[in-house]
Order: sequence, then structure tokens, then C-alpha cells
Amino acid sequence: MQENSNSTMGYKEHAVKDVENLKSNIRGATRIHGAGQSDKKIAFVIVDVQNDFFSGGALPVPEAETLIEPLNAAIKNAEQSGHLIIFTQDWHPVNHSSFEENGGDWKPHCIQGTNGAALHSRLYCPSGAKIVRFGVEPEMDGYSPFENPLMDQLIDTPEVGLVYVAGIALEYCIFATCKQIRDRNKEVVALESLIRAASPDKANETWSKSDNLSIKRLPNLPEEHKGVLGVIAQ
Ligand code: VGL
Ligand code: ZN
Repeated sequence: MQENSNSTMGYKEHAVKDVENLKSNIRGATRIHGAGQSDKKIAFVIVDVQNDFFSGGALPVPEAETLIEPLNAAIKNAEQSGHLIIFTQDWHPVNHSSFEENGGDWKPHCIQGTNGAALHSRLYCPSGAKIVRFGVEPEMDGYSPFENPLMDQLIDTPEVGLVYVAGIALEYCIFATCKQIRDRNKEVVALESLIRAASPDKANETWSKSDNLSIKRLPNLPEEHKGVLGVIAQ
């Protein structure tokens, strides 16, 4: 007789099955919570990969071209992992205070709606990604995407535990972005191989400032972050 169905199980067998189910649920739950970050969302912020920061643009950054291919691979990896992907855009009005003619340090750049302000044409932008435009207020310095309240809505929430940062330019918008994420008590990993500096020979000054803020970075990543987004330490 093949009487293995539930209906013929005695209460003892039911109890044994229930305990087995309970145990495997607990094991599953332990796995999820024991892994630290895995119950929190990871965000990947890609800063200012805009035409004006590439050769031929208003403020070209050395080696910006070499960013695109490895950055796209990391973005695809983040998309497959279900991370929150955020692109920022420097997005100035013509009368922005950071422009030389208005007393600032920079040639006019990333003017709202122009080709120079557009994201690089070969940058891979997943359909679910968010875009945060900042530097819109003429009198603010325009280095931090947190000038736009949308950035806090996306990052300053308990669901986000860890933020990866990549893009342009190390000394300005990358540093300001990393610092402000740290100020919100999130773990920050700056993906050094996916970041370009405006002045590469002075990049170490900025990296040591960020070390002091406990901003972690490639290639000195702690073990648990090695291989993040498929990025290999160089
Ligand atoms: C940036 C200079 C001026 C940047 C923006 O994205 O780092 N740098 N505006
Ligand atoms: Zn700017």
C-alpha cells in the first residue's frame, strides 16, 4: 500500500514535518540576516559622465574616455544584481556662479539642455535607473547632487546600507558626493578604477582626505568588497 499522503499521516509525523519546515525556514532567515548588507539595498551612483568632461568638451578630464567600457560592465553587473542605479548630471543655468564670467573658477560647462550636459552617448543607462540633476541654483557651488532633494529621497533611507560611487571628477563632485553619503551614515566604496581626476598628479591629496572620512576604495578594498560589480582591483 502506498499511503504516504498527508491525509494518512498521524499527528506525530505531522509534528516531525512541521519541525523540519521550521528548521529550514530558520536556516534561510539566518542566511539572509547573517550576511550583513544583504537585507539592505545597495546603491550605485555614477557621477557626471557628461560630454563636457570628455575631450572636445568645455572641461575635459584626462583619461575620461577609458572610463566608459569598464563602467558599462559595472553598470550591467549592478543591473543584474538589482541594485539601485543613479546617474547624476551637473546641470547649470547660464548665470551659474561657478562660471568665470560670474566670478567663479570654471569655463561655462554642463549648461542645461545642451549637448555638453548630456550623458556620454556610449554610457549604458538601464531603463530603471534614476537621474539626479544638480547645480541648478545660481548661488550654490554645484558640486553635490544632494543640492537636489531627490538625492536624499533615494539615499537617505533606512533601506540603503551601502553605496558604490564612480565617475567624474575625483576632486570635486566625486569627493563631495562621497562625503555627503558618509555624513548620512552610509558605507561608501569609491571605485577608484572607475573614477577620473581633473588633476591626476594631485589625486593622492583627495584620496587621503577621503581615507580620513572612512570612504573605502579600490584597490585598497576590504575583503568583503573585492570583486564588487565585477570590478577587479588593479
Ligand atoms: C565638476 C567642476 C565643475 C565635477 C562639476 O563634476 O566634478 N567639476 N563642475
Ligand atoms: Zn559644474
